[in-house]
Amino acid sequence: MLKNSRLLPAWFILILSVTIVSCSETGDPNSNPDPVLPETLYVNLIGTLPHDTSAYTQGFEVHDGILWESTGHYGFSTLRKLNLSDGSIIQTYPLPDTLFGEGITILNNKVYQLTWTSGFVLEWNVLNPVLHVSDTIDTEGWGICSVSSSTVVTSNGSATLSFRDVNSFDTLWTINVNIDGSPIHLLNELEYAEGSIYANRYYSDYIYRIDPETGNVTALIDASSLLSGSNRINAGVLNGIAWDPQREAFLLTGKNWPSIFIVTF
Ligand SMILES: [Ca+2]
Repeated sequence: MLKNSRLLPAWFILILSVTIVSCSETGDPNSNPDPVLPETLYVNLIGTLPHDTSAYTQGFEVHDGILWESTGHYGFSTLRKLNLSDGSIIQTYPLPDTLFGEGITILNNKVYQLTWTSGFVLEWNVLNPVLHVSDTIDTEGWGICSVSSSTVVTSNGSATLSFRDVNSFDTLWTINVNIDGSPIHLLNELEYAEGSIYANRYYSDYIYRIDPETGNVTALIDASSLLSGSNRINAGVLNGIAWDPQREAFLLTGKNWPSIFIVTF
């Protein structure tokens, strides 16, 4: 039939050509010959610090030798300063009963603390922490980290991370976190270290290492070995990641966990 293609109407040949080109460009997703799959890493335990089991951990970050923690639940939400050497609580700053504390990050000597459904972004000066509302966001606040002196990244329980101007909290751009194109939902507490974003995923013992340019997951970190069976009984999910530049290690904890684990991957 194609031998006689000069006899076919021009519109038919055009449609046939477009169909062949679009099929070859799209391909069959199930036969992707070169899937981009992340490597699996495991935690290497260096040490442990005690952790307050009443702390429903929502955010964790090291700044200038202090470990900062945010805790959640209405009526129990706090911002805390912890001693980086021994894990002891230096100071606790309670939130109003109407706010549910979420992720924190520290930028330009200010702690920015998200709240779950209120939309309020709280701001505390690190030298004299007094609560005031800095901005609002138009989505749920879950995790937050800083990727530059002017840009923070927030999660809201979906697979999308929002890059925001720290002065307005307006969204500059977003990335969709994925493994070989499949979205990774329920992203929660965040940390930025060594050029990558690290994320807890709600209900998971894995930490996801994410390329901030593409959203591709570049490594799965299996942290399931951290809590022994007896320690798991009253403990919630993994939800604290803080990079400690002095130790060159991560501090990991979770909601109501009895310990903070000092680890490398
Ligand atoms: Ca963090």
